[in-house]
Amino acid sequence: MSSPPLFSFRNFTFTAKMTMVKKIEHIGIAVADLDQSNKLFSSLLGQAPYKQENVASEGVSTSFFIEDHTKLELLGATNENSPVAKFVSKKGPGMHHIAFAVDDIHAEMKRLKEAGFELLNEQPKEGADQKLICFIHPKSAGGVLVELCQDKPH
Ligand code: CMX
Repeated sequence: MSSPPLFSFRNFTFTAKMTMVKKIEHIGIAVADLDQSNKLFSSLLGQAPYKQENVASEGVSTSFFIEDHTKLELLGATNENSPVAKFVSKKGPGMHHIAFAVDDIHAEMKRLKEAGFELLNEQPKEGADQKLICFIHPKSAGGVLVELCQDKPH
């Protein structure tokens, strides 16, 4: 038997048993200089990045910290058209996005689109760290750039 509705928002009716987002997968931090920031955050966290990856499609180089829990992803722009270059030039370095882990990114994209959230890509894209990703515009998500990510099927 399905759970009774708790509340509705836009086209979405929420019931008690729903848990679409599993956890915060990572927090993205935009940086002006990735090498310098690697040193800063290594010193802050008491550990070196466990992984560094270039994501050409997003125009970023990334470093990941804290492997087994909610990760921290540093994002350095690799070209001037990168969203991260624009962000840093307008706002300076800082918190850039929150990424939520989901099991089925297609289903979540459909659900969120129907609920009125503005998806920034129509199909999942390949992101860093073996993920399929989709971004949601901060203007439709309370001022926060949200990333959905699902582990890429092997
Ligand atoms: N968090 C919160 N608000 C943000 C934001 C962010 N990261 N980036 C932009 N905004 C806000 C701006 O402040 C601006 O608000 P105002 O109109 O009130 O000034 C508004 O969104 C529009 O911003 P903009 O500077 O004009 O930027 P664009 O519209 O050109 O792009 C966005 C914004 C979110 C659509 C673009 O950055 C984007 O497509 N992001 C998704 C892809 C991405 O960020 N890739 C890099 C990370 C990749 C990775 O993690 O691997």
